[in-house]
This record gives sequence, structure tokens and C-alpha cells, in this order.
Amino acid sequence: MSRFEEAKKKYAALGADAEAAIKTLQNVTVSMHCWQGDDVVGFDTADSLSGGIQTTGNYLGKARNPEELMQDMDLAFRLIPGKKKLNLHACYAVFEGERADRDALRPHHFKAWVDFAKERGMGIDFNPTFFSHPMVKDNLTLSSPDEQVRKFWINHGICCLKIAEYFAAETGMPSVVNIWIPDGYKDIPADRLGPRQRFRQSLDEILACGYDKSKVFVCLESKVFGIGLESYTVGSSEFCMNYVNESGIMPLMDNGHYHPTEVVSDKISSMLLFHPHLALHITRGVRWDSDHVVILDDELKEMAKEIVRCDGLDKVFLATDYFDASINRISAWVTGMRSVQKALLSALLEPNAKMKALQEEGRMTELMVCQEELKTAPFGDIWEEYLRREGVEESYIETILDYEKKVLVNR
Ligand code: RNT
Ligand code: ZN
Repeated sequence: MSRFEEAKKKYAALGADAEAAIKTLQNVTVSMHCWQGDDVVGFDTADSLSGGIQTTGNYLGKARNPEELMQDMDLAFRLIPGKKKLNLHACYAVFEGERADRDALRPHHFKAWVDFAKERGMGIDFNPTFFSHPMVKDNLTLSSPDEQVRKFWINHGICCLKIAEYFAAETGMPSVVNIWIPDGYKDIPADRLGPRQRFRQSLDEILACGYDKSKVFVCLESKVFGIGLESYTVGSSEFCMNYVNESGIMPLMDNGHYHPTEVVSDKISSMLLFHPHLALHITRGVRWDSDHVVILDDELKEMAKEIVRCDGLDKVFLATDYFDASINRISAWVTGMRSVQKALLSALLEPNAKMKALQEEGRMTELMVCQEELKTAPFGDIWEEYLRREGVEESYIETILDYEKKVLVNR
């Protein structure tokens, strides 16, 4: 009997169906963020990264233009199993000749990405870029008291909704548009209400532009603090939660954006109870940094379990979001995306109906033993079979180091 067949039997004895788990995972889409490939630089301004986020490290081979970024993403896609979607930021516009500022971006500035996605059968998610730009004034964008600044960024938001409509029309797949602003203060402000009133007003103005809600799903991402913006964040959790409830848009939770002992895994069930959809930015927070490469750690596994247990695979939009400039950037993509899939597969390999019944019958002793037994079940054999069926090689480090030697060192 093959290792897979053996493992399948062991899972069956625990009450889980390995064949069904693999089939389900093969239909889950994960959106891969383009910005790991060039340390969130983009192609549209000479401004360095700002907005309370930071990349550290200067590993060789950063993508310097659209061609290099696409080439690197292609290698990552080849090494990642499952269905993928492309997640773009507005600062990745590809200009041919004439350039456009953020408030004047048009669909044709993203044609190269549409061609890229269509050739690979992928949809495109999108993010307005409210940072790394001279119109960010005193660390404020949509919440700025300067009307000219605020209007500039409202126009940027509206441009992005139009571009997302174009993505959806061209690829035939809906586009998730995530609004995240870095706005905040380093030190204690005197007025916490004013910026939030203006942010609310700005969001209302963006959403009033009239976009196709059947194809473009707008979401709002909260944050607890940014680097250099430690004392006050306009788009806090409470602001964003209330705003999405009022406006009917989708919440986005980034698991690097909460207090260190707070976990997004515990929030997923509550969010799905009150929202038809939830978007996630999957990352790994380490002390002050919210954006380390995703690995298969306990919290990632708990998040995946919650999505599966809440029957949320069709309701949750999964996207990666992290940036590490200190290691090979392609390996960062592959490790993070594979980790998300590993966590989902492992969650799908749990006998959830049986465990739920144990909980309801108050049989907590048996529930604990069952959960502990699952931890040493032969997960690796099922993962290998999944990779084999997806036609993806198991080990990826050699391929990446080879590409580093042949391509990346020459940049
Ligand atoms: C920043 C947010 C945001 C960004 C991207 C680049 O803290 O997580 O999602 O990471 O927009
Ligand atoms: Zn995020």
C-alpha cells in the first residue's frame, strides 16, 4: 500500500475523508500579493515606502520593472499548487509613454496585468495605494483636513473602483478592492473624532461613484498602529467594523493588525455570522512588525480550521499580505502561499462533525484527546499526494536557488 493509502486509512479511522479534503482544496482560490516581489515599491513614483509600513533587508534580485516582477511571479505560480488570483496595488500601473498620477489612473494603465492574468486564467484583486506619495500630507490621506489632499485621494479611490470593474469584465471574475489608509498620529492627538468624521465622509464619496456591486467587492481594512504612527490610527478596528456595517461593504481582517494576544481565528465566526463575506489578509505579526512571511504556525492553522468549520470557504476571500526583503523573495511567496494551503488541507482533514457533537454532548475529555491525536496524524503524506495531483514538485528550494544564480544575480 502506498504511503498515501496508509495515511488515508489512518484519517478515516479518525473520522476524516482525505479524498474529499484534497478535492475541496483544489477549488479554493488564494490571492497572491504582487508586492512581496519588489518590497512594496511599485512603478509609479520615486517616493520610498511610507505609511507606517516598512521592509527591512536588501536581498539580491528585487524585481525592478513589470517584466521582472511578472517573470518572478510566474516562477512562484509554478511552485504553488491550487487556484491562484493576482493581487495588485495601484502603484503597479504599467505606463507606456505618458504617466498618470494616482488621481488620474485609468484601466489602460493596467492592460499589461490584464493580459498577464488572462493568459494564466486568473482573476485580479486590487488595492488603491494611499501611501508612498507626495500627496500624503502630515501622514493623512482620506482623513486630511486639507480639502485638496482629501479630494485627491477620493479621486484615487474612484479611479480604482473603475479599474476593478475593468478587471472583472476582462477576466470574468469578481475583483475584491481593499481600502486601507495609513492615516494616524505618532503622538497623542487632541482631536480623535475629526479625522474619523472626514474618513467616513471620504469613503461615502468614493462609494457613491456608482460601481457594479455584482462584480466589484469593496472591503475596508483596519489596523491597530503603524510604524511612526503609534498613538492613533484613524481606521481603527471599531471605525472599520462600524463603517462596513453601515455601508454594506465587506470587512477585511489582517491578522497582523491586532493586539498581540488577540487572534483573528476567534473573530472569524462572529464576522461570518453577521456578514455574507469576509476578506482576510494573511500575514504573520512579530512584535512591532505585522508583515513577516506566512509560515505554518498555530494561529494560521486555527484560522483555517475556523474557516472550514464555519463552512466559510465560499464566503472568505483569502489573500496573502507580507513583505520580507531579507530573503529570496520568490521563496517568500511560495512558502507563504503553500503554508496557507497546508493549513487549509490540515483543517479539511479534521472530523469536524464528530468533534462538534462531542462538544455539544459535553464530552470534553474525548474532544481533547481527538484534537491531540490529529496533531500527529500523517498529514505530510496527504500533502504530498495533493502536490502530485496538482503537478507541483514537492521541494522548491533548488529550483529557486537555481533561478537566483541564473537570473536574480544579474539584476
Ligand atoms: C498595511 C496593510 C496593507 C498593506 C498593503 C501593502 O499594514 O496590511 O494591507 O500591507 O496594502
Ligand atoms: Zn494588510
